[in-house]
Amino acid sequence: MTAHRQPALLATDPELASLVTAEETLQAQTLRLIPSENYVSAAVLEASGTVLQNKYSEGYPGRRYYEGQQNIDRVEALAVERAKGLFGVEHANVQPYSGSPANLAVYLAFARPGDTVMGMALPMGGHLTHGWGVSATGSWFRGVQYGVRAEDGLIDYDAVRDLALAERPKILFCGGTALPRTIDFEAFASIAKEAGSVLVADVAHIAGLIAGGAHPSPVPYADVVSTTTHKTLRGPRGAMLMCKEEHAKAIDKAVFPGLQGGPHNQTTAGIALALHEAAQPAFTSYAHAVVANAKALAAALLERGFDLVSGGTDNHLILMDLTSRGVPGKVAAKALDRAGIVVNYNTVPFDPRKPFDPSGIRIGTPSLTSRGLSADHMPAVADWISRAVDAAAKADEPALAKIRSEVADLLAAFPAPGLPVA
Ligand code: DSN
Repeated sequence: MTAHRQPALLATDPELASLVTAEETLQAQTLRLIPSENYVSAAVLEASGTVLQNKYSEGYPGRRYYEGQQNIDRVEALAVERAKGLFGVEHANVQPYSGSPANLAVYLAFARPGDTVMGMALPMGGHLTHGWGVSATGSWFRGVQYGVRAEDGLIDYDAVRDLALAERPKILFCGGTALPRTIDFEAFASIAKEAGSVLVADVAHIAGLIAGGAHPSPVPYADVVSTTTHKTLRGPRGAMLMCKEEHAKAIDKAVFPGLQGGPHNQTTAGIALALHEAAQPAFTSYAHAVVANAKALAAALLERGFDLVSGGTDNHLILMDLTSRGVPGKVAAKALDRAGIVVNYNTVPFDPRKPFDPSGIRIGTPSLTSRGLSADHMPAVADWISRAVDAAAKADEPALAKIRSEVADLLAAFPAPGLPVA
């Protein structure tokens, strides 16, 4: 019998240990298609779970409010230098706890309550923190929102420009959570310049693609680049803010002491490790494979009659509108889950249904690519999705169970990074 992976946890709290083991099994045996999720390497897991978490270090390397920073300073400096090198940025702050706090720090740095800010509407593919009403960013600030065209699901840059010139937002966000197409950062930069706005590129979803050269970089164009570290970048749950030197002081002050207390040093170490991994040639291949897999999966889904928002994908993500299949997104997502395929239900642009019961599902290829699946496997994945959606319509549980066992059979040959091999 193999040793338990968390022996101290098992000895101290068997109930909790069994939940962790169950999650390992779930992640090993299911096809994880949520585009914002991934598998971190065993090395990232190790780096993120160390005694570094025992240390308080409010401040920045060389300027702390607590002593004993001999090693912590070097860890944070390493992460900062690696972020600067990987993304070619002048300044990086690796302390934000996650994407939403990172974006809040941007507001604190560049706007005051009541100011106008502009971002993509959440139901169009944006993010809560881009000024959407239910978020603090949409109630403390005056959020104005752009979307995509109804005809083709693409951003209408002329419409964005018209709105920006009419509203003159302090901050203009580009990027989002359900955008299957390449973002034209140069076009956004020219709009921001004309409107007198600070341009923030929120690249949380595509940071790994940018690092691997599979999506254009916003760095030459955006004033600030905001990203989480745990999506396509394959790091621990955390975030970074990167910017030109002229904004460095404002960003650092906003993160600490403006918004946060002590940084999570164990996460900083994990970020440093992930940035090291992302600088390797293998990561470039990974980033391109993520996109190749998404394109192959999109093509296979179109062949099976699915409607895809914008007609396909340029990146890691596919937004499926299930209206024509007669199955609401939530029903499909729950059936897919029972079939061992994990997705999230999602609004589609101009969705007549409610956000908690929308028309679509959102899928992506970062996780399956981390396991080594290739474009050749995508027709099988599309088949499973198609069969599961049909089974959802007929409440055909045996069909879902059959798919679940086929999925597990294939995945057994593609062990996931960081997980025990069965
Ligand atoms: N929750 C993330 C996502 O799933 O896209 C965005 O913050």
